Amino acid sequence: MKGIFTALMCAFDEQGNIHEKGLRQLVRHNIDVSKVDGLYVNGSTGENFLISTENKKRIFEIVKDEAGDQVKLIAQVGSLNIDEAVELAQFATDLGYDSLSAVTPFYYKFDFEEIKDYYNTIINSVDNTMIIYSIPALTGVNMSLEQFGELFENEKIIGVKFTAPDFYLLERLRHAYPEKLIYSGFDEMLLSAAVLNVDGAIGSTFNVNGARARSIFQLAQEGKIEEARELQKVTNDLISGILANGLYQTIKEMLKTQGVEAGVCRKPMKQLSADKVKVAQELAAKFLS
Ligand code: HMN
Repeated sequence: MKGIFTALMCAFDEQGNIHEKGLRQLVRHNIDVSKVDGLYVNGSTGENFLISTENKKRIFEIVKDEAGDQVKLIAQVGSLNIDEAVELAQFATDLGYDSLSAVTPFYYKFDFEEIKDYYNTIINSVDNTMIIYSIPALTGVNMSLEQFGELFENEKIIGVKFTAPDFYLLERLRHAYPEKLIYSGFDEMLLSAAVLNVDGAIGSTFNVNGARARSIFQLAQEGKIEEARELQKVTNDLISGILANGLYQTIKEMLKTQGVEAGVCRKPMKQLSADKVKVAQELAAKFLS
């Protein structure tokens, strides 16, 4: 379960339906071209919070069918509707997903007892493992070292996807829980996290930049920091361009230049203007050769 995991995009058509051929191509591109170690399915990048339960299940099915056992698969099942989260956890487990993940419950200001109950309820309902998805900038949920420790007391909770720029907390977590899996969640900070000895990374930009991310991670593990820094610099030039132009839309346009029918993003995400499509194509020409 270690290494570089792409937070998989999902291809949607203009009506917002799953574009199955495009989704299969996305899976193949990540496995065959970028050669990543695994896929993180139905995360933020998969536009999970914009789609129906039925579509979430269909995406889990298509991805497992296409990927088989070629790479590790993590199913993000987190939902404010805990019944949906449990239903998805059971569904993905039955399909053979290697682990589950769930975003911390957001919007309402849940206290820690409620958050702990949410994770234990989901994971104790299935024969699988859980990776906490912590992304305070989007959820408003900040957990302390001690609170992570309390969640980790459940042996089925095997790790955390740490999407925060708090390297002090990251170092403390690494030190306190050497046996748990820690994944870096911000692609632009991959090297800094790798130096702190995380077990892997999960990211959206790996859909187009997976090979470089693998190299950064490997170089850091070998202690070749200068070379890794060079690659992180190129990576961050690319990420800056993507973020300035529209994150998920730009990645989809870049993928189209690689022959992947990545479709469009679902509303309320807007489509790129013609000018921005051109910027995405220029980024692809510059960074994906
Ligand atoms: C997911 O749930 O899809 C990803 O794991 C999220 C991942 O951490 C990404 N975060 C968001 O998109 C909010 C990052 O890869 C991020 O897109 C990237 O570092 C650019 O900022």
